[in-house]
Amino acid sequence: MLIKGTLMKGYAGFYYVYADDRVWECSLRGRFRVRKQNFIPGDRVIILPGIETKATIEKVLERKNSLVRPNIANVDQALLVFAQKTPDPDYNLLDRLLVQIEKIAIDILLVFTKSDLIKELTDPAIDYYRRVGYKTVSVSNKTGQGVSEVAEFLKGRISVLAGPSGSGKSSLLNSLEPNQKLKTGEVSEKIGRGKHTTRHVELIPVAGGLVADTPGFSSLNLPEMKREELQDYFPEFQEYRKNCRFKSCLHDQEPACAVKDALEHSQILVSRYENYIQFLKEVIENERRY
Ligand SMILES: Nc1nc2c(ncn2[C@@H]2O[C@H](COP(=O)(O)OP(=O)(O)O)[C@@H](O)[C@H]2O)c(=O)[nH]1
Ligand SMILES: [Mg+2]
Ligand SMILES: [Zn+2]
Repeated sequence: MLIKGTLMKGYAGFYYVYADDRVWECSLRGRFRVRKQNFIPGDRVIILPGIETKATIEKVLERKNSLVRPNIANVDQALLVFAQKTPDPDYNLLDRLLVQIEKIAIDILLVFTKSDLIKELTDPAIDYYRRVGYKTVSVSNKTGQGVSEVAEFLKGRISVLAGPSGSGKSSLLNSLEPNQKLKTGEVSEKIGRGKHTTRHVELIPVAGGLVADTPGFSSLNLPEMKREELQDYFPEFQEYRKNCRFKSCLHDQEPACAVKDALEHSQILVSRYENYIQFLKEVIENERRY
């Protein structure tokens, strides 16, 4: 009987496929070998189970999307992992990642780790992102706070983690899969050393979903886009934009700008607006280059 699964990795002519909650060691049907099909982790495949955990890949389904770094297909969502403290959250980096992910239109979960280090009230910026509509969760890898919410989000989906080094990404994977401790430890080391540039990316089973073992969106460059596109990736601008005097308003130097008005009335977070302006300059600079 044929079953549907997801390719986790290809290695030395074998393909490891996650299907029905287990890993299958697959070989390819002859016609795939001939065609030299370029499979990448995340590809949806139809397999024919053989003896024990052996199977053959019978068919590859069409990709809905693919990321370049890491090279993974059918990514459903990104988890942006930032510490609330040590290190302090870098909101410029967070907004930069949000632009990249909004552009490819996948789901987003903002994970703010190290809640156990926070004695005072939550950072108002975190509240702001929540009010804008981003799913956010406060997590402690020490006390386990919030970990089950993250698990719920991962279930049945393909995810990529992103965020600065030291924010607790590896620790989070360990919190989610304490029994895989050795495995994630090994994985995080590979990430940390960073010299295995030819190493193949793989998806690892975590909390009933699949997670890339390499953090994504490591490029700080904004993707190529037109200057008027950038504002689409700041969802909270939406409700004000329509009231700007000029239809072509970029909310920079233009008069009668409803976005700047909202900023002055503290309805838009100052760092969000400042980052928008900084990114706008970068996008305009890039437009010249292409
Ligand atoms: N207090 C506290 N420390 C944490 C938490 N999560 C991670 N850490 C620590 O932060 C450091 C960096 O964590 P790590 O998972 O390696 O971050 P990565 O670089 O994003 O993979 C390590 O010393 C962890 O023990 C947390 O929730 N609370
Ligand atoms: Mg790590
Ligand atoms: Zn405007």
